Amino acid sequence: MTSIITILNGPNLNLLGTREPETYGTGTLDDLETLCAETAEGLGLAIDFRQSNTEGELISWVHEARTRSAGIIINPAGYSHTSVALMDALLAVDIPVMEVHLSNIHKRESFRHHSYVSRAAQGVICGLGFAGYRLALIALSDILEEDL
Ligand code: CA2
Repeated sequence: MTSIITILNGPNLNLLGTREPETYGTGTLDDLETLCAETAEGLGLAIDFRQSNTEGELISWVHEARTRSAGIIINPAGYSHTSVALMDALLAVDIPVMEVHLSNIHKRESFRHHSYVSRAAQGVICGLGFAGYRLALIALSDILEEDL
């Protein structure tokens, strides 16, 4: 059976492609989903790609992924820097978690330099735009094949 990778996107990422292209690029969330689906297909994986503007919904989706998915890729957006609850949910799942940020959070304001979610992540990718999600899928594929 094809393994499913849950890909979660946090608040305001539905605005991709409409504002702040200098920080987040010109592609839309739909473009990102297409890139992830094509990458996953090439790796023999399937994706469940979602975006929410609410913390509780993201947490419920992490819980759902515990039983349905082989791994999680999450861009927690602003909740990276604030949410102990999202971190706790991710710490409670025993599937690999990759954290992705489109921008290099370490080059930006100091409040973005710390991510609670990183404590629950096997790996963190930032600053590579959409390619970060592609690389996270490749890394998860390797992890699931026990190469990493
Ligand atoms: O670089 C990232 O991927 C971030 O997770 C994006 C978050 C930000 O709070 C994090 O520090 C870093 C913000 C997402 C907002 O996305 C927008 C996209 C287009 C237009 C406006 C906002």
